[in-house]
Amino acid sequence: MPHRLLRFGLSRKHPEPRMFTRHENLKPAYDVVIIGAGGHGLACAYYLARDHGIRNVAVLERGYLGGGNTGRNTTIIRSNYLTPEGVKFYDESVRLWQDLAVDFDLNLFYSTRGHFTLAHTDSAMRTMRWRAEVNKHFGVRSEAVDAAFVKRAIPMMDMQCAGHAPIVGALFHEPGAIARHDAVAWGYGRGADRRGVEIHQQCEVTGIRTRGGRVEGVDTTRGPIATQRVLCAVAGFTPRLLDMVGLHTPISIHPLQAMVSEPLKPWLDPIIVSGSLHVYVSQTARGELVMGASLDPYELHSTRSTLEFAEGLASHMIDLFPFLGEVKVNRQWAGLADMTPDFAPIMGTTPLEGFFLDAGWGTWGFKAMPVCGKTMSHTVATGRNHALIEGFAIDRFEHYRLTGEKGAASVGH
Ligand code: FAD
Ligand code: PYC
Repeated sequence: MPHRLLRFGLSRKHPEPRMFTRHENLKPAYDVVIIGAGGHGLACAYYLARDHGIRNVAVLERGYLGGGNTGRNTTIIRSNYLTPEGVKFYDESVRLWQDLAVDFDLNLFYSTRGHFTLAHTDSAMRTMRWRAEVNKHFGVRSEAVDAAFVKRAIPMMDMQCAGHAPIVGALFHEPGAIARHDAVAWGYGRGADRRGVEIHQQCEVTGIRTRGGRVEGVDTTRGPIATQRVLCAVAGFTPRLLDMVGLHTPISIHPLQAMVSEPLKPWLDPIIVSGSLHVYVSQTARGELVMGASLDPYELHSTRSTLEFAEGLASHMIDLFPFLGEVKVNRQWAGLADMTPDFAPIMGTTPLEGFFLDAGWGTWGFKAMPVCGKTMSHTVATGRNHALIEGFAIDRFEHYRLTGEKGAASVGH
């Protein structure tokens, strides 16, 4: 190694740059404790500090920053939902995504590609028209398109799907995009850290203290903390945290698997989803195909991946794109999806005073990080649910006022 390079590397004048500060000790008390350093917890911390001036905040993470579903997702961003509550909420998120790279001074590799949800039957086409109409009503750019439009946009696709399920049309959503998931977590983490928020990794919350129906503090593997406000943003761990405070939701945990191919020359610009074939795919800037399918069909708290999943996904990919038969798969993994019965999240205040929930993000929460950060920081700062999250309140199950988003979930479940 050249001497000059070695001297530079070892010089104290050029320490290794860090994304955020490492804090050796917890303070005895914070104004707000956020459990979970995924994109949701970090986004809330960022906007609490930036927009509400609340900086005495600790984000506690049992593993490492972004190591949960945030670093395992397939990064699809879109707002082509089915319910008015959903469309307005995700549309605001897509708007916030546009300024994020500048806010963070960090390249998020945000790339608008257009998003096709394929219809293989006339009844699926009816759902596409329904979604298109709701979307347009709220100013979101979505159109029901015919098979010829799809063929022009994706000439490499076998429109007959090997004869199993010919494509009759699609919902085309022009703003559909992908981004780099790790960078989003780092951007929110660094932005929060620079504003005084403390991020503590390897610090697991083991208990939540309450008295007289309100929060008093949390117990952690590094000692107790006093606080009157706790945000729980732990995705696949939600039922365990809710057990600590005696709250119950209908959330169940299912593995969601995905896989990525070797890098190929760019050939696929849009994002493609087929609910009927249980497959979705996009191509990254590095050329890899990022592919996924439905949830594993049983409750399981494990991030193992299976050969059965890889085989099913590969065979449906080949139905759509037969020329991929020789392409190698580089990696396969899974996350823990916290599923709700109506495929909408659970957000806001809870019957326990000072305890706030941001959960039920199942297979759809990456795109929502900016708007969740904005709305949950408002809710934690004021103690009142933000207007945009009213359709997602925890008591909707009790009153059977569901926000049914199943028809707009990414893949068949
Ligand atoms: P996480 O990122 O899981 O963060 C929660 C954190 O809490 C974890 O880091 C965990 O370690 C920590 N934690 C848990 N318990 C404790 C404790 N006791 N103490 C301290 N810390 C704790 N969404 C989309 O919008 N588009 C997609 O294309 C998409 N694709 C997906 C593909 C896959 C394979 C998966 C698994 C999910 C996908 N999602 C997608 C969903 C999305 O990834 C999640 O909804 C989102 O990442 C949830 O973020 P989060 O911050 O709430 O959770
Ligand atoms: O929400 O668009 C989505 C999605 C795609 C794959 C998993 N979730």
